[in-house]
Parts: sequence; structure tokens; C-alpha cells
Amino acid sequence: APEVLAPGAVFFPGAAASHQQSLLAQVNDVVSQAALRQLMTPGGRRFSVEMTNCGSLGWHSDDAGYRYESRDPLSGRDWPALPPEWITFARDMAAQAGFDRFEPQACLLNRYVPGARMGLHQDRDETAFDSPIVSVSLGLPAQFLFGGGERSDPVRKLRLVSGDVVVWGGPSRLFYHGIAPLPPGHHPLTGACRWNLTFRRVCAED
Ligand code: MD5
Ligand code: FE
Repeated sequence: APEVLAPGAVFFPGAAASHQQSLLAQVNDVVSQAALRQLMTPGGRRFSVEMTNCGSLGWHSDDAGYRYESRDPLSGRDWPALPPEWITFARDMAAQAGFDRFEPQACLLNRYVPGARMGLHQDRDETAFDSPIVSVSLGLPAQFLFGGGERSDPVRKLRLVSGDVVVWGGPSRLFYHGIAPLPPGHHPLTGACRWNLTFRRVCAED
């Protein structure tokens, strides 16, 4: 059963459980067209998480800042297309959380190996803050850190396992969040890693 974590934030344990194998097959397909990379922060540090994207836009970071790009800066080519099944699934999850007509433009794929982490941050490189972000976890479990609207707000810990989906919309769309360093382990579908797919609307209008 879904659990409301905060206004606009809805946790659907295991909602993608029956889709894990097909999602992971398509993840491999995306990665074969747009290689995983450890991006640089504008401050010159390297992300421990490996990332790539599919969709009409993809998130990118380098010394010029955080932004969305319509082509993969690594290859100069368009990002791989969003698989139609992914769009349908993300739209359905958004609707179940109360966000109708979600039209994702980007899917950011994050790959965590043991020790990889994501510090507390807000997702604010999009302008479509009315649209939620739909997040799907695959593979090894992770400790999700869920803060509030201010960096200094208390942080709750939520264990996310393979097949879990969270929709982050409404006020929680801009809440601080992160992922604690991934503990070592083995998952039958992914081996020693965790994947997270986040479906995003970047611009309010095309
Ligand atoms: C992850 N990824 O598990 C997370 C899932 C990222 C990122 O944080 O930026 O790639 S997305 C979780 C999220 C998005 C927007 C708002 C909130 C959480 N929130 O209010 O907690 O790799
Ligand atoms: Fe984030």
C-alpha cells in the first residue's frame, strides 16, 4: 500500500517489482548508447555515482555548472529515446500519487557501487517545479536521506530496495535529499550495484 511520506511525496513499496528485469534490460540498452560517466561538479570534484540519461534532455555537470543538454556532451549525439514503457510506467505512478498528465522529458540513470553516495541536495535544475519526479530503485538496497525545505531541517532515513518507487511532487519536490554511502552486497539482478532511474519534466512548455 502507498505511504505518504510528506505532502506530495508518496512511497510505493515494490511497485516496479514485476518490471525489474525488463527495466534492467532497457537500462543496459541505454548505457550501450550513452556511456556511464562520473561527472565533475562545477567545483572540480568527481561524483562517486556514475550517470547517464535518456529522453529529449539529459542532466549534465561540468565546470560550467549543472544543466540539461539536448545532446550527450560525451558523444555529441542525441540521448537515447525514453522507452515507451518507461513513459507509461512513470505516468501511471505519477497519476497514482495524484499528479495527472505527467510527461517526462528526461530520465537520469544513476549507478551506485559500494561506497558511492549522493550528498544532501535539492533538484532544482528544472523549471517545471509543478511536475513531480518519479524515482525507481533497482538492485542493492540503499539508505535514502529525506530532509525538508531547508538544508538544516532534520533528515529522515528510508531504506529503498529493488522495485521501490517514490513520487516526489508538490512541496516535497524541492526538499533536500541524498543517498548514504552504498553498503557492499550482491543482488541477483544487478550484482554489486544499485540503479536509480528518475523521470523528470524539465521545462513547463516545449
Ligand atoms: C537516487 N537521485 O536514489 C535519487 C533519487 C538525483 C537523486 O537524488 O538527483 O539524481 S531522486 C529523489 C528525489 C528527487 C526530488 C525530490 C526528492 C527526492 N525529495 O524531496 O526528497 O539516486
Ligand atoms: Fe536529487
